[in-house]
Order: sequence, then C-alpha cells, then structure tokens
Amino acid sequence: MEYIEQYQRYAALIEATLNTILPEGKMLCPPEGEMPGKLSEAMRYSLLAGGKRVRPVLLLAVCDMLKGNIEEALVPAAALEMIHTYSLIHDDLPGMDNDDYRRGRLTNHKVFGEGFAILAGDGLLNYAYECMLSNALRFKDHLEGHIRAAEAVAKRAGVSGMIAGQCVDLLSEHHDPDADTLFYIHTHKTADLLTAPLMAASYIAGATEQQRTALERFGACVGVAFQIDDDLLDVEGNAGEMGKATGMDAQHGKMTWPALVGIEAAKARSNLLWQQAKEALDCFGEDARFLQAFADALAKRKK
Ligand code: GRG
Repeated sequence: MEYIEQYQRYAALIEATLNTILPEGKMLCPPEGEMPGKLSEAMRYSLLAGGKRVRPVLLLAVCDMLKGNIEEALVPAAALEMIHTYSLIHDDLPGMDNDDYRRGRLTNHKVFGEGFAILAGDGLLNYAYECMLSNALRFKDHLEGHIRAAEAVAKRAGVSGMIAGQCVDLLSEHHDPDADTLFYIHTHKTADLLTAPLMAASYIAGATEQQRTALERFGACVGVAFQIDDDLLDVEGNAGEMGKATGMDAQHGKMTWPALVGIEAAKARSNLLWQQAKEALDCFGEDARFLQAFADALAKRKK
C-alpha cells in the first residue's frame, strides 16, 4: 500500500476510535459513569479539530510493523492523541503561551473560557489513562504488555518527561539560549511524547530489546528534529496554512534552535537528525518502509 493511503487508513481508524470512546454528552448531571455534556463538548472541540495525528499513527504503524494485533492498539493510540491534545489546550492558556488559534480554530479557552479549558485538558489526560487501563483489562492475554505500555506513556508524558520539558521551557524564557538547555527542552517537551507511542507499541506487540532500542533512538531523533522544524515554522511558516499564529517564540522570548545558531544552521541540524532517525531503523529492513516514508514526509511538513 502507498504511504499516503496507509497514513489515511491509520488516521481513519484513530478518528473512529476517538469518536467511539468520547461520545457527545448532553446532560448537565449525567448518569453514573458518564461525563457532563459541557465537558465532553469542550474535550471534543479540541480533540476532533483535525491535527496531523502523528503520535497515534506512529503507535499503529509500529504495532503493524511488529506484526502485533492492531485491535489492541486502537485505544492506546487514541489515548496518546488525548494526552497530546490536553498539552496543546494547556499550552495555549493565558498562563502559558496565551494563544488565540490552534488547529485552524479559536483555542479552547477562547471558546469555553479558562476554567473549562483547564477542565477539558484535565479531562483528556485522566480519561486517556482510564481508557488505556480498561483496554489492558480487555486484552488480558497481553496484560503485562499493556501495563508496560501505559507506564511508558505515563513516564514520557509526566514529571520527568513532557511536563519537565515544558517546565524548563518556561524557566528559560528571556534567557540567552544555550545548547544543553535547548537539548533538554526539546528532548522532553517534544521528543518524549513522540517516543511514547513507539515504546507503547513495542510492549503491546512484543518487540525484542534490540528493536525497542532502535525505536527509542528513532523517536529521540524525530522528536528533536520535529521541534527544530516547529521553531523554524514559527519564523518562516505561513500562519494560514498552519492554523495558528507565527512569530510567537520571539514575542515570548523563547529559547529556540534558530535563536541559538541562526536559520540555516538550524535547518542543517534538523536535516542531519532526520537522516539519523532513518538510519536508526536499519535493523527492521524493508519492514520499516512506512516509518522511513513517515520521516521523509514529516521532514517536509509545512504545518
Ligand atoms: C500541566 C498546566 C500544564 C500544562 C502542560 C506539557 C504542556 C503543558 C505542553 C506541552 C508542550 C508542547 C505544546 C510542546 C510542543 C510540541 C509540539 C511541536 C506540538 C505540536 O504538535 P503537532 O504539530 O500538532 O503534532 P497537531 O495539531 O498536528 O496535532
């Protein structure tokens, strides 16, 4: 199957799973075990607003590559997108980046107010783990793999992962950029949540240690390259195409790779990392065709 066709197949599976596990709620005080209508509306507003679905696609693609059962991976993939969306909603809040547009529409707090945007983010984060644990109990034959997958996601999304990266990012605003701090921010703020689906899939599908190490290296390179490109797009990208404002990093005094080394050197660094990401897949041979094409496509992204 062609790369684009395959990507669309994964994205359609993710869209369907998200719609099933997070249905529209209508009631102010719902029956036991359901969520209030307004909360599901705010969660669905950002979750179903498009987005490239990079993280869940990675999870399904690696599960397929390792000949795992994709049925078992659908909910963990959707959970990764919920965690990612929570991080975007909170990142856009006035207390963080204070952005008005995301995924081509007004940010969550602009539509629902700050209180609901915080709750929508909290809701997506908690519901992601609730869904992953229920899924683990559903596929009892692979219970340990599912628990290890949930742990891998929690570690990379949590206080020594994405939140740690965001924390150092905030603390570094208006400071002179330095390479070590930038590497820490990029590795944790961005790369950890791109490595999380790779690790989760490796546990669900039963990868060997050698395969897991290769995937971790792939994720680390993809993640840092992805963030450097994000910083470059903030300088050179088209706001309309990206569905969010550009020039925000300079406005917030953010520490970025272009600010440290300049545009051309940042591009060279990103190209090298994309190359290294692809080399990390050598041990999978032809089976890594989709991941190789995925790296090529992401390296050229305009949004
Ligand atoms: C805990 C209060 C609180 C806030 C958490 C952790 C956090 C805030 C934010 C995460 C930091 C963040 C947004 C990192 C940027 C990563 C990044 C490049 C996101 C954009 O991802 P894409 O391009 O977006 O995949 P789409 O919209 O396509 O899904």
